[in-house]
Amino acid sequence: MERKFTGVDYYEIDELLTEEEKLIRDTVRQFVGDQVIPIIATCFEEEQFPSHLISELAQLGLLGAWMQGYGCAGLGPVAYGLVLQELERGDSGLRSFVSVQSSLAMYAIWAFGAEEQRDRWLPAMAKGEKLGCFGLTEPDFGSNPGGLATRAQKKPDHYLLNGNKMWITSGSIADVAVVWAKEEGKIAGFLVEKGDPGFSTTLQKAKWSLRASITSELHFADCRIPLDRRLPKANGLMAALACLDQARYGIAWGALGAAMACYEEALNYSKTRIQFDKPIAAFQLTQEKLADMLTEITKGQLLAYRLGRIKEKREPRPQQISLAKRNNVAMALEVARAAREILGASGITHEYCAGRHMANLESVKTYEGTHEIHTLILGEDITGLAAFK
Ligand code: TGC
Ligand code: FAD
Repeated sequence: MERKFTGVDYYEIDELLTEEEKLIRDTVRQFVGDQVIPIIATCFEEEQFPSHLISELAQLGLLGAWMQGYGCAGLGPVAYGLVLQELERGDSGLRSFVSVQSSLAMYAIWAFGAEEQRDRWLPAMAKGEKLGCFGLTEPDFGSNPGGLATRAQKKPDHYLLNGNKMWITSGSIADVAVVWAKEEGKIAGFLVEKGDPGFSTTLQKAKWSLRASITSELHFADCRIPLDRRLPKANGLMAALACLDQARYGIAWGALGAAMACYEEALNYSKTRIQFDKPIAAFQLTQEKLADMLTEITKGQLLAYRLGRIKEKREPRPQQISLAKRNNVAMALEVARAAREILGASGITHEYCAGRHMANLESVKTYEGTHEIHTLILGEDITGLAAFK
């Protein structure tokens, strides 16, 4: 039975939040405590995404939550970040689902779509009646999406798509896939719908990370789509990267939730686990781990908070987002590993969350730009010298 989670707030960051932000955070916190924590270990074990939660996520206004209009809740960036923090306290897979639906699929349509495309998809996606995915990565192009091999050939009355996408979150359940393909050598965005001729998906199973999330391959074999499925403003890799900026921002917050869950679990366990006639919390080596965990979480909270307040005024520079994604995910993974150590053998079981978060965070460290790619983005920004190639 989970103790009621009250958050980790060593630096009184709550004082910096508005009443509305705290209310939203607390609502999602309760939802996660009531509906996610009790089932998530089983979902993870059985490799099942908890799709029955989608309608509840929608009812809470959490899909496309930061967008204005089209039935979206219009939350500010900090409130949206706190939503993702709480969801990822439950599981990175749940936060992934919301990130992909909101920051990748809905955002691509919102920012780069025609008004008819927005009207068709966004209200239904906000209600959770239609689901989206975002297909950028390919078997041979991960960190280097600029090279992608999927092609879109323009014919007089349709496009023909050929190629494959891999590692696509929600791919097999999506009603609409935002697909990045080259048209006459230039990257462009297209909307491919479930059931389009020549479009199929394959579920990627046997993962040891993000097991409660759906990951799929997308296949396009002479896939025929009408001409009006092109996203008119999605021209060039820059458009795809602009979507990633939104999702990376959310991940910087989400990772905090996973870290908080692990810290809290390790702290509670260490106070009750007796070895050498003392709770292990009384040993200096355990206290050092806890002090490091709390310090790093606090630093990560301040980063995310400041980034959110910048985002209220203007879009942060992509490099500022990279810094927060890179730091907070790596931090959360280290916190999860330390928690697992404090839990001893218990830490490898599904009864405790540390091992599950640790495994999930390995994916989070890789997707949305690997830790190394964000290092190089920062390296280029600092020195003016690109070291990618
Ligand atoms: P490069 O020449 O640097 O850039 C091409 C154009 O894009 C501009 N740009 C950006 N624009 C907006 N936001 C950004 N973050 C941008 N970064 C670059 C750039 O100014 C340029 O514009 P222009 O006008 O000069 O054409 O491109 P490159 O080919 O050298 O690659 C750069 C690199 C390596 C940083 C980039 O490709 C990259 O970020 N790679 C990582 C790939 C990645 O993150 N993939 C994520 C796939 S989606 C996913 O993982 C979802 S997981 C979701 C979940 O489950 O939560
Ligand atoms: P690679 O690019 O092959 O990299 C392998 C290693 O080489 C990494 O350590 C990397 O950092 C390193 N490396 C690469 N280039 C350099 C360099 N220039 N310098 C130094 N080191 C380098 N993609 C989508 O499009 N949509 C999704 O919804 C999606 N969901 C995902 C869900 C999961 C669970 C996972 C695991 C991935 C998902 N991805 C998705 C894909 C993800 O974005 C890619 O895995 C990621 O971009 C890295 O690509 P890669 O796995 O091909 O690794």
